[in-house]
Amino acid sequence: MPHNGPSTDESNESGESAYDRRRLRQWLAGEARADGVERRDLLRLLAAAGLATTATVAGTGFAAPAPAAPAAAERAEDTVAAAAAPGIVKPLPEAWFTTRGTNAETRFEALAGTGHHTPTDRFFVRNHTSTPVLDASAWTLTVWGDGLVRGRAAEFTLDDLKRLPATTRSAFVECAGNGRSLFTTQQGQSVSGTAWTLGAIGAARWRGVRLGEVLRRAGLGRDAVDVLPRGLDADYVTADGTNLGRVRRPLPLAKALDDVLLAYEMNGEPLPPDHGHPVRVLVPSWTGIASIKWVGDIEVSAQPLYSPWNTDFYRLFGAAYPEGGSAPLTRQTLKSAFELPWNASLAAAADHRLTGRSWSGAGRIARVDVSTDGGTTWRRARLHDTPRRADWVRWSADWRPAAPGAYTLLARATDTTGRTQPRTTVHNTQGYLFDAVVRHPVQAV
Ligand SMILES: Nc1nc2c(c(=O)[nH]1)N[C@H]1C(S)=C(S)[C@@H](COP(=O)(O)O)O[C@H]1N2
Ligand SMILES: [Mo]
Repeated sequence: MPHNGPSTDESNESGESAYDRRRLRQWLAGEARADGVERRDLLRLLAAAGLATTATVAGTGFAAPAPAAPAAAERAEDTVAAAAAPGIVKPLPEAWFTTRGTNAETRFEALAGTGHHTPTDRFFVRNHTSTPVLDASAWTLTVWGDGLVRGRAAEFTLDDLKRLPATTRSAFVECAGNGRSLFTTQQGQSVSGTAWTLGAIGAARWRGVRLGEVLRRAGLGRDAVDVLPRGLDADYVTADGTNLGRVRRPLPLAKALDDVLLAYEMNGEPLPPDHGHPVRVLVPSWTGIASIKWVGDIEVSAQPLYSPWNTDFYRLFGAAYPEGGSAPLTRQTLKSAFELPWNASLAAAADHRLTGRSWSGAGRIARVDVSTDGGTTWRRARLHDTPRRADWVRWSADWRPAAPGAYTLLARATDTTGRTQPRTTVHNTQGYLFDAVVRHPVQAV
């Protein structure tokens, strides 16, 4: 039996909310930094966490401002303007992509027959601004901050990183807002953000060095708590004109030391410009925003850090959540997609092999069930990959539509934590982590 649990993994969330409360308490005591975050946003989070009244907080200032950023800004001068109008460098053929503002969504039908990994030229692109074209030979990574031994910064060239032990692994990168438009089309709810269908995900083989290895070489201090990678792309300015600075989101040290990579290869080739050339962070299983592209510097901090990407964005807000939102999002949720266009036409009274993919940020995929009659009857799909953490599985199910007409296809995955995709996802205003079973219309003709 599927169960309709909350859309985030509970054990994970309780760990993260405890961490978040501790961080907020430290901010209250002047021991955490929140550069570029509005004071009222932190106050709202404190209130939601039950940590403070307005009176208690009055007079509490932000801690001392951050030391000036290291040479990353000068290095960004090597940037050449991207050629493509929406700021994406690679070609975006209509057969493979739907463009949405500065972003390009992969069409699932373009993955049929392509193999386990998303071919790099079909991999979705999510850019807050536009792709910078960086010169790998001039690029350096600066690791700095008071969480390093004696606060001494360290610099690495690409060759330095390549001389360190390399790790290769398969993992998906998925936007937290993937599936967002289904809150509206399937549940009749309004949400803000890019109206993705299901194609804001791709899986690739990544090669790079463990972030933990680099942090240790830089001299990780015993007080370090948060790690803040920052991109070399332009400052992100919101629609209402607020400059939020460069794209950055703190990672707790425990995750940074666990399975995070500084990746310089994707599917056996150097990272292409749109996916972070020359080096991106890869945070397996977590929301795509954690995997900072074009990383130029990483602050290692002895104080908890905030950025707009873990205060205003990438928390769940809405009627089902505390007023200041949930804890910051960490792992992705459970989803499935058919490799078919919306309203695909299939010959009636003929045999078809339906194919698709399922994935989960919480565990491995345990099983996938498919329905071709709108959810009345279900049968088990055949899996074509060995399920692995932070990766997707391909599956198939055979189907012969008896007569011409409209049909609704459904695919429902269950992961090794025991969660099954629910019938509906609890609403959140920014439309993150949609995990409900998607009703995919097709026509037999
Ligand atoms: N520097 C930087 N890193 C970034 C972003 C960005 O705009 N700038 N977008 C993030 C988001 S929201 C997602 S979902 C992933 C998308 O990775 P991709 O474009 O390689 O598919 O990159 C993340 N890393
Ligand atoms: Mo994203």
